[in-house]
Amino acid sequence: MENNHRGIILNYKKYLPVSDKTPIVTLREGNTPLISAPVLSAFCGKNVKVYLKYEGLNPTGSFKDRGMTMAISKAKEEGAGAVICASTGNTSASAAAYSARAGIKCIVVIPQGAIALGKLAQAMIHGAKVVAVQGNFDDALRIVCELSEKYKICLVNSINPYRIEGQKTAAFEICDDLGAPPHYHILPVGNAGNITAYWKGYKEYYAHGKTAYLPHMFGFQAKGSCPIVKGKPVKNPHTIATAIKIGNPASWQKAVEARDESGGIISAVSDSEILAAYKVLAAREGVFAEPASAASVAGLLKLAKEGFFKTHKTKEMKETVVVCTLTGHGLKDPEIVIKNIKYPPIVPAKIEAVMKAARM
Ligand code: AN7
Repeated sequence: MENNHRGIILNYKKYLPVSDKTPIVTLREGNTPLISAPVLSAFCGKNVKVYLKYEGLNPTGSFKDRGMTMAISKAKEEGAGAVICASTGNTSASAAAYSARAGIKCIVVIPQGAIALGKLAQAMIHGAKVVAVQGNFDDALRIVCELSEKYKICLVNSINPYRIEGQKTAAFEICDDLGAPPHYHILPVGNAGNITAYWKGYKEYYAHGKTAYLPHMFGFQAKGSCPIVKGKPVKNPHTIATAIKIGNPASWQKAVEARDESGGIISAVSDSEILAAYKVLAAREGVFAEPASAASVAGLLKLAKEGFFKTHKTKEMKETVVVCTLTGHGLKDPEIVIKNIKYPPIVPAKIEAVMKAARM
């Protein structure tokens, strides 16, 4: 079979802690498209080029697959009989799929009533033991951390360093695609694993002489759950972007390091800004991403409105290159669309009625 893309482990083996003995559990994740975004670019001003790293096109529909192929391959190598994670949804979907593939038992602990339907469906159909707790994600994470220690079950949340190793490959792909890093990289921040992973990836490529400079890392949390922005944990986080409804991120310190080392920002966007970005992405760029993913674009639009890209012109470059990561697919959370977009009209099955309703 002729196919250059063999999943992120084989693609970037040299940069990953694997050996010839590692049984590679892959669904050919990664190699996601970097899509130019002309409407967003125009909004940011002259000589700004915006790209979308569309991670929703991974096998289970989110960036988590990059980390999960590593975490589950290593769990298998170490002979783990079971893995466990807490999740706002995408981690559980990915853990369930890769565990099924590996023949390893998977337990996922989710906050009751707070994960998108598509993600719950995925965890269930892949055969994970799904347990919903009467609490939030932070409660779930605390519980799985304790359980994994007590019962020696392999934890596959992003505290597991192999997760970060796998996820850093998205930064490699962007540099490979563009031939250089972007000047600004914007992404949503929840448990803060991904911003940590991207920064690690960019730094490693730089250290290997593959790139000549480093991007500024810009993270955006949802206003109702922005502990890093506030500088203290949020007890009862809230946001429509359930994926990033996290009040006490595991990789908090690493995210702060990524921000400070890169000369970046971690800021917050409101739910209405997230929804507006979500709609622009889908209706103007043709890209459907879940609300948490739209937080990156909401951040971009906010910066653009403040004139950020005008005042931060790069002298030596002809244009400013910005990459926004779209972490998960829009189909994960169809309920958000139904709640926020007007339902289609129902008309008699007659040509005239359809034409009238469609205003043709
Ligand atoms: C679509 O699945 O934490 O800052 O348990 O699903 O690395 O946590 C998901 C996080 C952004 C935030 N976008 O990434 C989980 C979980 C989407 C996500 C994030 C998540 P991190």
